Amino acid sequence: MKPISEIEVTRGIVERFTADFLDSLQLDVAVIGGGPSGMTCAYYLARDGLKVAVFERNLHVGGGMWGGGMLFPRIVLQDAALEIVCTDLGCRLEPFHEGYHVGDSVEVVSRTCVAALDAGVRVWVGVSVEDVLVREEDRVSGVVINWRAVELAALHVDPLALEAKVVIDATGHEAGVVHTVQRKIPGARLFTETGKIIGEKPMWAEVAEANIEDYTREVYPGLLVAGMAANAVYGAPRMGAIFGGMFLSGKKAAGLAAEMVRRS
Ligand code: 48F
Repeated sequence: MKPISEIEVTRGIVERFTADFLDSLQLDVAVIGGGPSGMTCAYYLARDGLKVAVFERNLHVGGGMWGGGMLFPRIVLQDAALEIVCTDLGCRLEPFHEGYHVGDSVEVVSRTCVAALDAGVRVWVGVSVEDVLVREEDRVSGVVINWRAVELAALHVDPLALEAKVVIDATGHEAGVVHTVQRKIPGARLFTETGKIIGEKPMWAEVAEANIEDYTREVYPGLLVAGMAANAVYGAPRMGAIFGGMFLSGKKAAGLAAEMVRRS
């Protein structure tokens, strides 16, 4: 092995980062949030041949799935999600209750991440989405990003931006991208009953899981919601440590986004 200098290590990182980052500036789909719904969505989009990147403000993907329920690192999934979680993402689950399986949350996060990367998803960690680009006909057409570290340190540093034909808010309970649209676009009317974010209801797993696929929709031109963000926007309950709906929602969002990209 040839010795390598610190300068060469630095060059390797900066050159590779720059090339990959430049390649993420014009995307078919930008997925905001690397939780189960966002990673699943990105996986199916990449498998479908679309150019997709996930922007995750933490240094890791997996969102709220790592810790299972109350730090017991196991998750429950309904059988309707098995084709996604086991067949496509390669996770191993055990039958547990009629119609339900249980799995190791660390394994499910890890295999989902590997499947997404193998499919061609580019994942940017440590990056917060703080704003959106809105262009013709009030359509969301990209996102504004900054390092999470800059945000946490409250440094006054201007952000950068990238374009995407479709943006997916998979930011979980916060529904942060939809909140930004509501806050920053005067008179913005979301595609909800009230035209506004309705807000998450108290925990009711059965109802929450039953609603989440239906609420996985385009909520503003160019902007889809997936996962818990969908329930938060459309006024459905939270569901706790049952995760099947997150995978089903991610897959549905991928199908809708792919259709929007094809029409664009
Ligand atoms: O919260 P999260 O796991 O969302 P999800 O995919 O799954 C929800 C479940 O984990 C759980 C549940 C299941 O029953 O209710 O809560 O809907 O993942 C959301 C990810 O988005 C990131 C955040 O760090 C997390 O990893 N995120 C949130 N806001 C931003 C963001 C932002 N502005 N920019 C970048 N990443």
